[in-house]
Amino acid sequence: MCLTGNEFNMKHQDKVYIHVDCDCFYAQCEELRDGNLSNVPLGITQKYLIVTCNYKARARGVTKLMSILDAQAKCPEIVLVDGSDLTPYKAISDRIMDILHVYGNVKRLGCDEMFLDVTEEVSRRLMCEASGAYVGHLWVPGSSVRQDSIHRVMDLRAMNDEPHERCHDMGKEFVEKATTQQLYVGSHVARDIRRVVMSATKIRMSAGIATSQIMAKLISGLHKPNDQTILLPEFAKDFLADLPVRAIPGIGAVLQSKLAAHGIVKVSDLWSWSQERLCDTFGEKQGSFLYYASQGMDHPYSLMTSAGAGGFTEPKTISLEDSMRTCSGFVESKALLQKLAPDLVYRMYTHFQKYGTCAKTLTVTYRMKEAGMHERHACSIAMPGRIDASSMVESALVALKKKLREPFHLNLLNIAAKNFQHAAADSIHLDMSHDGPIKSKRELRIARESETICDAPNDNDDASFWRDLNDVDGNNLAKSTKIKKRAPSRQVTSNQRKKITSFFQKK
Ligand code: DCP
Ligand code: MG
Repeated sequence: MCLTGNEFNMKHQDKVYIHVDCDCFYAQCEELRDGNLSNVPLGITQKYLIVTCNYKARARGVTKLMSILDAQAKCPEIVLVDGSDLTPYKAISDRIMDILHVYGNVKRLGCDEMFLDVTEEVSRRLMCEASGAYVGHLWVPGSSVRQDSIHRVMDLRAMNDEPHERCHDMGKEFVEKATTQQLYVGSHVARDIRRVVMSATKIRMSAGIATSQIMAKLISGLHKPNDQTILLPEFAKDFLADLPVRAIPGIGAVLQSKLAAHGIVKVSDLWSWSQERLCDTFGEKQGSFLYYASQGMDHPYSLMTSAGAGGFTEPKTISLEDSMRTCSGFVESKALLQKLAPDLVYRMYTHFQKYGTCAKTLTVTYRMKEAGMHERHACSIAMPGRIDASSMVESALVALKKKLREPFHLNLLNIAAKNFQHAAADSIHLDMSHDGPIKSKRELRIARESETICDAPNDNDDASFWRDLNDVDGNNLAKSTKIKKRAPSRQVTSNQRKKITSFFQKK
């Protein structure tokens, strides 16, 4: 079924979506743990990179994904905290999710960003209150947008603060349009959400309010930190025109270069392509995604579903991976699998608790050191009957040995649980008793069928829940840098462990 852009727009422009994204998320979490960190430029590190930094550090020229050495050159007083244990960030992220459910269907997009469909909340409010004015910033054509850092083209910021008065020049007719009114009320909902999250978790966030998810996401960071932006659908194409295609969520490096080969660099370059031509050239899935995205509209398949807990459908795959400079031979591969497996067992346990299903297949994916960034190979094996970290490692090695002969050199290894099937609690043996502390250090990918369009280009780093950092080029290794070790979140871990152990003991 192919809706034309206009038909689709007509059908969906009465929706109100809010995209929220926490400001310098890991840095805020660390500031909550140690209040003194709020007063200094703060960088959160993983390996040799600053994965994020607070806005004091940003004011000094430090950016996300800068190497530690570059950040120290820009800001010698920067305080560095090791952020490789993700457990506390995940706990805060989960608390935020719980709060958001009150306002509508929620879809989690990353550890610190979520979409909400607040259409119903807006309709409810419109029945009892006049919308009045909007809260935040209204993007109007002519306002410029810049990229926040050379590392992340999708981090867009407003060039100058848009004076509110300028927006008041808009005609009365325009302001009284139903969609404008809905979005104005949407901006009140966004303000309330941000206030509630702030008072419950002390986390500041920014938000975008629009009639499509894609536009809500694109504008949500324009006035970071701690502010929000509204975009009327009439201005979507003005906003998109000069953006590099890579800024569109869902367009990664691979698709970007395919598009460049056809002379498509800016979003407006896509406008001369019909949906049919895009589908013929880039395939049905990517072609129609590109067509909708270039119009500022959500692809029908990427729309939030109302089904499932909080709009979530069951993940089809849970995988964990690590990338490294070199991992040679089976002994080193085993050591790496031993780091990944405990987390996967833990994730499978939480999955089982939530959905009552257990994975039947274990897939190992690897990337050869000499191969290109996106060239991965996979091998699968039946999930071991008794699922614990060591049997998972052994099975993964059996699978790898079918494919690889020594000597070999990898620079990425991923283990995935797939093929989830319903299982009675007494029929599965998920044993976490000797896994060592749970450290969610690795990138976790949760793939859901309903989000396939986001995954479509396959190289969209935004689609992964916890990101993989090693693929970012960084030749400067911070060998001699002192980094504060965060007190490990052992308490959470041991509580989780106790809960899990007793759960399985009861069975
Ligand atoms: N993150 C990461 N690796 C990346 C990008 C981000 O580990 N390649 C982590 C650190 C961030 C968190 O994810 O704190 C959220 O990512 P954002 O891009 O939203 O960055 P921040 O929230 O830190 O900053 P901003 O205020 O720009 O949203
Ligand atoms: Mg953020």
